[in-house]
Amino acid sequence: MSRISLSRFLIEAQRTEGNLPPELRLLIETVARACKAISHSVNKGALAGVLGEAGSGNVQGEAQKKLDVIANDILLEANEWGGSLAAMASEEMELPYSIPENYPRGRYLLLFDPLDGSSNIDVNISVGTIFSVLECPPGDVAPSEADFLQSGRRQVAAGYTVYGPQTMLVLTFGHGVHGFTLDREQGSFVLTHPDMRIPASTKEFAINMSNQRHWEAPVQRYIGELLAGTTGPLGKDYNMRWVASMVAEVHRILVRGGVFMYPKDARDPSKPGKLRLMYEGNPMAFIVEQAGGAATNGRMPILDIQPSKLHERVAIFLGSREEVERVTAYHAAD
Ligand code: P6P
Repeated sequence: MSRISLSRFLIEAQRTEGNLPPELRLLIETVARACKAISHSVNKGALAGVLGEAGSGNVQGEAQKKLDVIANDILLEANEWGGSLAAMASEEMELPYSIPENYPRGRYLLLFDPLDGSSNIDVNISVGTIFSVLECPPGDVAPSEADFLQSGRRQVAAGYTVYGPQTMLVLTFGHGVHGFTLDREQGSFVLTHPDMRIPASTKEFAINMSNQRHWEAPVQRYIGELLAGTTGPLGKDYNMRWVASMVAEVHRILVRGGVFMYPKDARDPSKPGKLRLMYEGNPMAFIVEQAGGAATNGRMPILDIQPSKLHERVAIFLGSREEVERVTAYHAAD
């Protein structure tokens, strides 16, 4: 089978009934190039002195790892001069980043979690970059936070790069989900997983069980049924995974099915969940729905949520459609 590079795939998508505007193709290629640079740093680890804490904190109140800051800087520097973007937003920055005056401004907004799962870096477990692309509302002034506050349905592209045994870029721009593996010898991403689909049913769930006492009743009920296995109403035994790296969990689900959950819990009632809507929930929900899966906050599709803050959080139930619909139905019955 002839190898199809990311560049060729995107050029052919651009040629096919306008599936991909040229400026969006250029943006995706730029983000992919930045992810190659991040992969290089992540893979060098201690050899490059990039492990450990950065000695700073982010807007989430989390201690930043050196690689969080490095990955954020790589994405900013790679994307600021190309002319595709009006502004960028990152988990690592409180406010949006406007394109500097000396560069042309474009029609898109790029949002990203530059290195998700970074608590895993120092113990050599997979981490990843998550990104989401929106169109910037018309106007010639620099975009404000309000311009980013669009529902996930308005995304024009989303993807992640998982830095694991392989470095893989997984991408959607509304025409299916496609996976590319980094060929380090050639330095290019190669199409290896065309049209990824999530199986409707599964026997594998992912949740941090140590939070069980904090969950709401519908989640208690659902997890109780999963744990009951063949002795309970679901009539089959399940397996459990928890990597503490959302990108790794979602990738596993795209490859073999499963359901990933980070529910709202009582530890901090003011927060509707731990994970962030704009650059974790929305891009992953777009990818999951495009692969035939489902993604809700327990009560509604994540992509339908109208955001009110750039860094707002969201409860997440995503993956194999049958299981997501079941746990969402339990919330509705509560
Ligand atoms: P916990 C990583 O910090 C992250 O944002 C997600 O990638 C991951 O799924 C989750 O948080 C892990 O959270 O509470 O299990 O450490």
